[in-house]
Formats: sequence, C-alpha cells, structure tokens
Amino acid sequence: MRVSDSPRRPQPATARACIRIGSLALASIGIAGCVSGRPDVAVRDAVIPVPMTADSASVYLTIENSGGADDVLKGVSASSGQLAHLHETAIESDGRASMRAVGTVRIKAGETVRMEPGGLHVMLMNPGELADGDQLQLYLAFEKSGVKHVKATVTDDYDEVLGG
Ligand SMILES: [Cu+2]
Repeated sequence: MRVSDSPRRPQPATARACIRIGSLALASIGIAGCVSGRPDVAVRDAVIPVPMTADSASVYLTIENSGGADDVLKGVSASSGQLAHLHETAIESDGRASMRAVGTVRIKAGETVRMEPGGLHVMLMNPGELADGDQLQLYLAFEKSGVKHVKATVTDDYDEVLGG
C-alpha cells in the first residue's frame, strides 16, 4: 500500500504474462478435452430372475462405456411406474448378506460394469407377478449420456443366461 510504488509499473507486465499463460493453459485443456472425448454408454443383457414374491425383483444388466470419458449412472426407472433403486449386496461381518442403497455408479472410460448376484443390482419395488418371458422397459439416467433404455426379460433359468 505504499504510494511511492505506483510510478514503477512492473505489475501490469506480470499480469499480462499471466493472462497469456492462462489462455495457453485453457487452450491445451480444450485440446485435451477433444482428445479424451465423451462417454459412449450402452446397456445390455438386462435380465430379471423370476422373483420369489411380488414385492420386489432384482434386475441384473451390463453397462459398457466404450467412450473416452467417465459417466455416472444416477438412477433407474421402469416403464410400468414401479419404483426402482440402485442396490448393492454386501456380506456383513457375521456372514449374512444384506442390501444397501447406492446413490450413483461411476462407469469409467473403457470400463464395463456388470450387475450380478452378490453385487450391484437394480431393485424393482412391487413389480407384481412376473413370469418367465415377461419383459419390462427400464430407463437408466446417466449424467452425460442422458437416458438409455433397455428391455429386461424375466427368466426362470438365470444360470443359463449367465452361462453357468
Ligand atoms: Cu436389492
């Protein structure tokens, strides 16, 4: 705050240099952004093992991101209006399996996420009676890729679907 400093003007020059470096940095970020690209998300192999009760049903599916950027699955809904939640099965310290809600699922660039028994799944609440061969439309909302839909098929032979 010394007034005597004001006649010297090194600061504007420094400031200009910073701005120039700043815009160069921005330009290179822009180029990097073009190179790394966008997520390219596909949802497939959606199956619902015939549920034990009409209260809830687990949906297993595969999400593949063949793009150059991560994406995030934010939520799922079903055509028939049933509530759908993202769940994860976890084995507790006492060895019992329990389910907990998962807020979001990150699908990294180049990564495939498989929802399988014992891990991630979509939980349909009150789907009603579902029988082998029935189909439900699911909508998966992604942060960047928007909403993707997939047809989930009810099967009484889930092991065969898995190739087991
Ligand atoms: Cu569940």
